[in-house]
Amino acid sequence: MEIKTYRAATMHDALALVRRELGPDAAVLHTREIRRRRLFSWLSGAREIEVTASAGVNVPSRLSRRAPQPSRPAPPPPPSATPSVAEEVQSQLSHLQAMMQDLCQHSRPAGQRDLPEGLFKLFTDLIEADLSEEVARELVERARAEAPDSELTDPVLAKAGIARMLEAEISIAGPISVASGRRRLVALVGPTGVGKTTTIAKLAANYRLREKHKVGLITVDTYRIAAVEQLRTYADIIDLPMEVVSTPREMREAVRRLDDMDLILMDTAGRSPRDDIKIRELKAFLTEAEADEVHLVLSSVASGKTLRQTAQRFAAVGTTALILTKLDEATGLGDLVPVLRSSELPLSYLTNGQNVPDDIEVADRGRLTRLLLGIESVT
Ligand SMILES: Nc1nc2c(ncn2[C@@H]2O[C@H](COP(=O)(O)OP(=O)(O)OP(=O)(O)O)[C@@H](O)[C@H]2O)c(=O)[nH]1
Ligand SMILES: [Mg+2]
Repeated sequence: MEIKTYRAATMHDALALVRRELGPDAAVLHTREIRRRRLFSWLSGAREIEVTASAGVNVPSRLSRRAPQPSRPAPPPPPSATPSVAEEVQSQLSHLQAMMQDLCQHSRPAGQRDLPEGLFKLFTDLIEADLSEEVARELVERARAEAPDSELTDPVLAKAGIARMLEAEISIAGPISVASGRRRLVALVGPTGVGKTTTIAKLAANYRLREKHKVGLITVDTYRIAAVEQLRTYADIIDLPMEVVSTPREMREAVRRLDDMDLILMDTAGRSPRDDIKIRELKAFLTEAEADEVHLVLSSVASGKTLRQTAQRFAAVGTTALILTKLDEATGLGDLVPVLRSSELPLSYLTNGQNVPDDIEVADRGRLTRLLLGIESVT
């Protein structure tokens, strides 16, 4: 039986160390945030997470307060124990338990409940699902404040409670609503290589071949001949009319030629969100086309910060919905939580592979939440 202490820059890294060394069933006995006392520690990485864990102990885990209390008289836990000396281990364990009780009593404001066991497990699960520590902590604290005790002691029920909280904050657009004889023009915009053209092909094939609507395509991606040819290949296979537009002036005429369609899907060239001129040019095309909907396409492989910034920059062209692609390539989807909570854009579709037309699904609030929290997998 071993009790060990691990330190890392983030909770995620510390738990990964525990798992690697002690196996997946290791019990986390204690966590705390510590300050490194090193020269220049104020410059970066001054904070460390310390996790005390054991592969063979079964005691209630506790999530420490965000920062250690200065008045806390707790010495650091012993780094390891000789496995053969049972008494020594027992004494260390007793010491550790006493330390945890002490911590709970000293660091808890009057009247605040003890942290239920289920919530600690949930917190580590959320970190595993790639949620940032900040968001995981916020969700767990909210669940603690809002959910009944009976729910919080069970990790499954506690997670379901957090799923409900998250569901209420995520906005869903539903599929593009297409009706015969009422032309709807939908443009896809976004950074380069995120999957705009592939997603257009998936949507076009589904609306044409499965729902039997009249679908036309417009591409304004004239920077690269290969890009036009990529869309034309799909147009030929699915047997769809396609217009190529090189200037905003040509747009009206192209739209007029497709006037008897139920749905016009417009493909655009990938734009760097930092290129203001290209963003303005894109806006000019969309204004001429009088697009009914502008779906921003973002890759779920990108970092949460990049996604939020990109969504902000593309808002200038009048985005109305969000499509998340490449869910199959993302390791954990928890990093998407901030953009989905903060973005004004409702989510329309998710794509999860390169296959046309199958690897696309209409965004569903319940499924999305389960994906974000790692309760369900993409495929
Ligand atoms: N794994 C995976 N790959 C995808 C998905 N969607 C698209 N791709 C791939 O991503 C690559 C780029 O896709 P495109 O559709 O050309 O991307 P784009 O946004 O049109 O790119 P640009 O026009 O160059 O801006 C291709 O290899 C696609 O097969 C997806 O959901 N999952
Ligand atoms: Mg493209």
